[in-house]
Amino acid sequence: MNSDTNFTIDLQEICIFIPTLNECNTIAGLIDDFHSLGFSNILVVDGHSKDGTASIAKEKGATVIMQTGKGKGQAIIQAFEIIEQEYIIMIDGDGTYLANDVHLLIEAMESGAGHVIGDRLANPAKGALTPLNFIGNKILNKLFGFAYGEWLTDILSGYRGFTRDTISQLVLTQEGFEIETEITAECVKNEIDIKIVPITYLPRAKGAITKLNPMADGFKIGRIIIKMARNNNPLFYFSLMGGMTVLIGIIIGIYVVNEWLKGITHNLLAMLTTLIIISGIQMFVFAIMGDLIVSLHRETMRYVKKLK
Ligand SMILES: Nc1nc2c(ncn2[C@@H]2O[C@H](COP(=O)(O)OP(=O)(O)OP(=O)(O)O)[C@@H](O)[C@H]2O)c(=O)[nH]1
Ligand SMILES: [Mg+2]
Repeated sequence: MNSDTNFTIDLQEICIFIPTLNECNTIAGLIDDFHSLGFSNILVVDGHSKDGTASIAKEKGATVIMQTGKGKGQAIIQAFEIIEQEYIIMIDGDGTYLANDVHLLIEAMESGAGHVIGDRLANPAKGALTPLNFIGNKILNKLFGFAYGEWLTDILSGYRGFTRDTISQLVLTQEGFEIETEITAECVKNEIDIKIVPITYLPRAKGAITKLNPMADGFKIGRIIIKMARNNNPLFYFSLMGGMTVLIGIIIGIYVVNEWLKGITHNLLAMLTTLIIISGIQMFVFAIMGDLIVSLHRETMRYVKKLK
């Protein structure tokens, strides 16, 4: 792809946004690649890198700003507040994504997508994902599917496209690696047209250190999927909570009955079991009522959007 590619979108209307933290090995090459494809609006939001990433990016002609807080999420929130172009391509600066794949994202936006996700899991190069990362990603994608009813194949991708209109609808608060989950959940909530395009995913350059802690960040991401589902899909959230509560009640109940069969009666524990099971069943009622409220709210919002 090059500058004379037949896009209907003017390249001047596109901002290439790269969040970076200590990516001195790869940032120069990435900026060069985008320049050679005809992109001139390149924004790097740097997390006070200690390895000279910011000055390398400046030398290469990118606009560089320092993030005011901490975490990839905070850098993204800050960038979304200042980007003026109509289209935003977000790409990690660690050299695991190819600038050359950008046309796939732009074409999807040209055909009407409000948000495009580059699917890493469709075509990962050998060694790009550790077995733990691959399985973790698969599990989190499935959990997201259960929670939101949208079976997306790569909710955690770092190569994405947005329109300005989409960004204006997202309420983002997560400062760390939970941000991609929040972006995806907000897009689903706002019924934004999400398109998935398969992209190439490469291993990190040798010596470049990941900032992601697969276990700790994986659990944080799982927690945020469930937490955000409370407002977006109460049927899932309260059914899950209700199911777990009833299960605890049943386990204690089995113990109580077992003891009773041996001639030992636990009156208090039996009462507690009943209470726990009844609370669990009440949560299922909550789930149905919450689902009704959310459905009504969605319908109202659709109507308000139409009026707008
Ligand atoms: N501005 C900023 N960028 C960050 C921060 N943490 C990570 N990044 C950048 O966000 C992008 C993704 O970070 P990675 O460490 O590659 O995380 P990942 O891609 O989820 O994990 P890997 O699969 O191990 O590469 C990279 O370009 C990082 O430099 C941060 O605190 N601030
Ligand atoms: Mg990475």
